[in-house]
Amino acid sequence: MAKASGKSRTQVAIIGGGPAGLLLSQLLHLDGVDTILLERRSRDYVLGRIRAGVLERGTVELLRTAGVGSRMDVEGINHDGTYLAIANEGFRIDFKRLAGGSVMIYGQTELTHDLYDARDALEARIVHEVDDVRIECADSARPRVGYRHAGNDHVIDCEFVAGCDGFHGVSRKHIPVGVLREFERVYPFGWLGVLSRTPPVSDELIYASHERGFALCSMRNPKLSRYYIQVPLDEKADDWSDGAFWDELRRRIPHDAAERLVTGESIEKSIAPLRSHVAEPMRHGRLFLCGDAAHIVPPTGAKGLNLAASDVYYLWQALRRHYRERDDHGLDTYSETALARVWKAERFSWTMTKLLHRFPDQSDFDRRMQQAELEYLRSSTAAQTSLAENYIGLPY
Ligand code: RFL
Ligand code: PHB
Repeated sequence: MAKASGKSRTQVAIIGGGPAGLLLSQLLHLDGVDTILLERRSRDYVLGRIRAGVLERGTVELLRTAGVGSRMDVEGINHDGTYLAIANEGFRIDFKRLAGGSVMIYGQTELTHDLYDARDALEARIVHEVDDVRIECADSARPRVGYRHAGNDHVIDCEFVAGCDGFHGVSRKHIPVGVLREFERVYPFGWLGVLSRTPPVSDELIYASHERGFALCSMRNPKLSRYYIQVPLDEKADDWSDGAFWDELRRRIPHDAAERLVTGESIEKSIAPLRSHVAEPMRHGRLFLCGDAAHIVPPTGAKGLNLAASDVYYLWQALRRHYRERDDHGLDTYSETALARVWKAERFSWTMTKLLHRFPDQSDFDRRMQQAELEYLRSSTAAQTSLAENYIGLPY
């Protein structure tokens, strides 16, 4: 039974304590805007999730602006290019030469740690393990967020609500049917990922297209590797022994890399399904969606976390104009501004996914088209420049 209810007040109520929610609360706090952040899971659970590894330069800059860049700047690794491999043949795409930029390798887990540390240092109000979060009167001047915590009902009176609660969150569902449009593609395969305390097989990432399916060699630091292989959707991570995983990875990457590969015990092994999804609009009244709550990309382009960062940037700038100048133009155009960048990243992630994976229903013609596309990419500076420009991140 519900115990006594608690009432609190803030300027921006943030739902979700992933990178989007934490970064937004940090940036707003530095501007003197008060926030309360509600997170469904425990802090340990959030910090235990293994996810993204590649930061665009725009994300890196935004993290520095938020005052959370110091460890990243020491431990992050700059990558000026990446390898693509077709069967046994690899070639390099030089981001720096072709597009004048690079990306940074720094795990989302580390980034989330840094954000929590920064929020602790500023004594941020973060409530973990909340339940039954609901947004009321989102289209009025005084929205409210209700939730349950430790058996008690609570209500937050606020001025804005930021829905940063990921794909399975509740925020998006508060945009009325008839207003919300959702666009989706579900791919007929997943990625089996393994984290291992072994030195990475390559100095830069290897994206490999192979008859047996896609494979990716990534890393977190010089002693920690992250590898993925494409698997059918009905496979279970537990069905894959470490030995079977390493054998399959070796078959799909170029021979020289396979020979160099150092294997070891997996410290994390999981399967992620691949999906493209966009919700429009990203705003309803005073509710604003950010990050995975509004869009999902397949991980092939390394864009998910980076899109969450660009949404946060646009919303932070819009709220700053609202509070400093009483100018709501940024808030009024938030959805279209964010969506313009989202759709370009969706296009890139979908293109990379189509290019590099084996599809179960692929005809011989489709396969030849894919091979021709890869050959074109290998031989054309124009095609490589386009990939490089998108991979390092479009400007915002
Ligand atoms: P998150 O990280 O999902 O955080 C949402 C938070 O909201 C909480 N939540 C709720 N809280 C309160 N009330 C509710 N009702 C709630 N419902 C949910 C959740 O517990 C969670 O803590 O979303 P956010 O902040 O938008 O961040 C998005 C990124 O996490 C995501 O896009 C990336 O991880 C995607 N991604 C990658 N992105 C990149 O930019 N580069 C990469 O290299 C990259 N690699 C990846 C990836 C995602 C992967 N998986 C697991 C899908 C690799 C993989 C394998
Ligand atoms: C990762 O290191 O987890 C990673 C890197 C690049 C991707 C996806 C995931 O495209």
